[in-house]
Amino acid sequence: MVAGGVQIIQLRAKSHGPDEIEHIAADILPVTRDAGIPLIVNDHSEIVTAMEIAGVHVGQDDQSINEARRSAARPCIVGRSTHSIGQATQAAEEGADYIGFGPLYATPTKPDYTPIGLHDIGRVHAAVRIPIFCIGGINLDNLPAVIAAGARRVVIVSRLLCAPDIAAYARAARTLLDAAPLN
Ligand code: 3NM
Repeated sequence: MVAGGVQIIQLRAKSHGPDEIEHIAADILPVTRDAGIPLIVNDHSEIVTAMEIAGVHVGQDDQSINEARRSAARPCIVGRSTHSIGQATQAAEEGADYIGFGPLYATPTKPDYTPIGLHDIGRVHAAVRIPIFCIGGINLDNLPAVIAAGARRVVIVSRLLCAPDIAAYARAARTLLDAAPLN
């Protein structure tokens, strides 16, 4: 991913316990540190306290942004998943450093969520000034439409991780994003 120009990595391991996640983070950290990109851990703010991780990502049903900051016990990035304009503005008001916005499309990675489509991407960028990462079912085929709808940062999980050449897949996505007009 680093070789392909990914600019931020989140470690999301829903079925793993905190000790296992800490071990995985310890393996990944030298890679992200050498690349100068932030490593964010999903859910486990206590791991931020223990390790040199850049921050924590919390969902709507997880800790509040303040709780995550308190539990990390040191200054760090706190990101929030949001699934509507209302949740996005609320996360920004609560002090999130960035938000995820989706799922744009149906996705096996988060099967229980109803896709929100592309029509709110422009509105969320007008409503919220913090970085917005569009997410959910994004791949190289639909990325041009996602960018045309106003997205400037995206998260790609399954299609990137399952790509035969992860670096090439990431690089192709980067090329499309870099060619997007400035908002
Ligand atoms: N969060 P893929 S969608 C982890 O909308 C996650 O908050 C989402 O994976 C959200 O690229 C999603 O495989 C899954 O669809 C993203």
